[in-house]
Amino acid sequence: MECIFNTTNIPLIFEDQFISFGTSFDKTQKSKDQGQVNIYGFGERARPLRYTPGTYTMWNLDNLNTPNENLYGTHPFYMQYYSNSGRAHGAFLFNSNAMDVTITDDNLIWKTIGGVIDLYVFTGPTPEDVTKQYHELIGTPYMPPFWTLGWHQCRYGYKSIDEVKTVYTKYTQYGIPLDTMWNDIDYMDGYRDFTTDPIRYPKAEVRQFVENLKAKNQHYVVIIDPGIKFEQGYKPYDIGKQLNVFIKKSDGVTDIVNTVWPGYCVFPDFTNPKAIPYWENLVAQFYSEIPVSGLWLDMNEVSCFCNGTCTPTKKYQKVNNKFDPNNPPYVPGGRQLDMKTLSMDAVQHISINYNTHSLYGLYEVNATVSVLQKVTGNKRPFILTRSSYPGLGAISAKWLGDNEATWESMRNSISGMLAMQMYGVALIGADICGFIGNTTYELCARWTQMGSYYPFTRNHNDIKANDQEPYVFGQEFVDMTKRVLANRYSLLNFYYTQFYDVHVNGGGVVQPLFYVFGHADSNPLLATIDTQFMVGKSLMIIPVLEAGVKSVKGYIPKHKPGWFDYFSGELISATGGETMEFDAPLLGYTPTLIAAAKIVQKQIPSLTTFDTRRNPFQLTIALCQHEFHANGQIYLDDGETAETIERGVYSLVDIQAKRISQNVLTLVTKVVKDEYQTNIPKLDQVTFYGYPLTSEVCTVTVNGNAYHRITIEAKKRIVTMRGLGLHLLESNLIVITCQ
Ligand code: NBV
Repeated sequence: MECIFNTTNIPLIFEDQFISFGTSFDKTQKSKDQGQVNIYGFGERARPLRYTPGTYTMWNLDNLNTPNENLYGTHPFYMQYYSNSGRAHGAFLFNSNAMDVTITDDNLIWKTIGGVIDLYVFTGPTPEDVTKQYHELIGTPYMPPFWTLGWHQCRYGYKSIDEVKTVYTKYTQYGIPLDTMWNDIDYMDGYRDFTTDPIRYPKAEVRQFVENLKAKNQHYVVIIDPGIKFEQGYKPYDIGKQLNVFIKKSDGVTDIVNTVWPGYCVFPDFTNPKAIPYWENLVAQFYSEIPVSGLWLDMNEVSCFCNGTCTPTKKYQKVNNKFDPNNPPYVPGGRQLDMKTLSMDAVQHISINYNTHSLYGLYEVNATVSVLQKVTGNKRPFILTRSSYPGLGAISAKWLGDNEATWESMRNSISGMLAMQMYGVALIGADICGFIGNTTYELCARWTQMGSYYPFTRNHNDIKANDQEPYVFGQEFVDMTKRVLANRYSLLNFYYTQFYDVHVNGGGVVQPLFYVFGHADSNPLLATIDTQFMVGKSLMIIPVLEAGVKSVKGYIPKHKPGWFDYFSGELISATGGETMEFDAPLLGYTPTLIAAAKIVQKQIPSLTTFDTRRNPFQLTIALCQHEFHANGQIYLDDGETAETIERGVYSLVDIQAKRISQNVLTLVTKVVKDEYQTNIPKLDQVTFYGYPLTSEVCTVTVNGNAYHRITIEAKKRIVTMRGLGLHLLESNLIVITCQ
């Protein structure tokens, strides 16, 4: 028994602009856990996954990737984990005001400067349970369009559509997989939303480019910032002004003005119901001209160049200790709350900015989701946002903002991505090769290798930095990129099936090791590992995170069924619980293990997700080294229509391998659901790792018919069956009998 939230010894303060309460850690548990407290959460932050004592602020801020400070999103959720028992619990404070959390060795204290105490406690008992319980409350991760799991190429600084076309052509010439080309603010006319530069990005040419991409089943996404240029004659301004949908100054009447890229701007108040049709019309009109596949919503913290406003007004003065948004008695983070954003007394429809600030991005995304779904004819909307708040992941993807081309940023992207899974934002990634600063050949190589395992995989770069598209580094780099992206594309359905699972049940597409193995491994080390991660429960990724090395050390959690090298099928560890060193040549793959007892599906990779989806399936079956079983699952739908899961228009296949007697092994595929039947690829090949060979003389039947194309590599204990041509939406039975 453990006490999971204990307010006894911590004062409760509840005032108009200051609320404080907290919990003392259960000492009995702490001592069992070698005195450590394992706390995770409290995003968004660039830092190791596990917290150390200190004070941490939550308040959306365009703050680059400054370590430990509050960044673009606010996620007032934490999880506590005990390594000795593998148990966990969590809590979520549903509050949007600026807040601090102080963690000491003994307790955790929350200080928020508004709202109420709307506290949810999640009892677990496993880390995965806690995550699922939290997601049940805030909304499980959304089911992304299939194509968004492919490779994305972006940069700030593509000066013209010709330059974008050149990049695209190079990708084609080199045969590098590519699903989506992106444009940053460069495409706009004077950085005005919903326009294109008439000289550098003539609308007709952009449209033609998009049509060409579409014809090849590729995609185009552009950026939109929330700031609308304050300029009469510019339609988005004129219409918004007329409809009165912009955020107001403290007088509640005058539009608040701040500077962003276009110069003076006003800001749609997405909490105002009148702003929804306003925004929808703008997006719909733009879409009718340039049929983008999705939108990238940047700067939505809201991020501005002046603190508060650029046209200063007399601020409220504090009178008789009355509520004053500009002078709270306590300032979380210790610096002015309107830094790089709108004044705290700015007025939105539902409340003042003091209360709504960290919700801005979520409301903007919400308004954009609905219109994208409409204009695309009920396709699943794709939005990539920078700002976030609980619930965001149920409707959108996110990236981790402005990182740097450094090893530290690359490393922090892992904890950033894992933390976001905890917050229900599953489609997440960081700018691969690094945003700010010049990347290097080596860093970009390692980052491409690791980034190919992010749920969202995009190479993105700052305007001031040197080019970093894969082909700028020469042919060997290109070949490496093609190899690792071929691996990524081969795993698309595996990722997609993880998304299906977390959409239905909650949880993470990628996860920390302690989520999956905490129950089996009480090594306290597990609680600290954020340099390795799991994809689902099956693949463990051990990336290289430093320069000048050719190998990498990784901890292999205790897992009785064993561990195999995913690529070679070699048994790496019989039961785990050890640290090992893996070869990691500079132009190779990121070391990847498959947990035994798991089946991972692959498809033969093509250069787009569209083509790959149609290619035959292959299974990698890592047999449990005790009982020789394994299982997996394949989820199939049309990859793009909204609510396929909710409407039940999908298919689901369970796969199970099992030794049924000393020398007989079976593989069964079972159709759980078959409501999606279009273009279902055949299951063509299966490969068993750790096959319990009793002899090399085996007979095989496939659905009762004799089958002979079996390859047995006795020494390696690998058995492969090719050319199976099995229908996945029919049940199949393979029986292998060895004498
Ligand atoms: O729009 C330009 C950039 C964008 O490339 C980046 O990804 C965003 O995080 N944007 C920030 C504006 C500020 C760049 C310094």
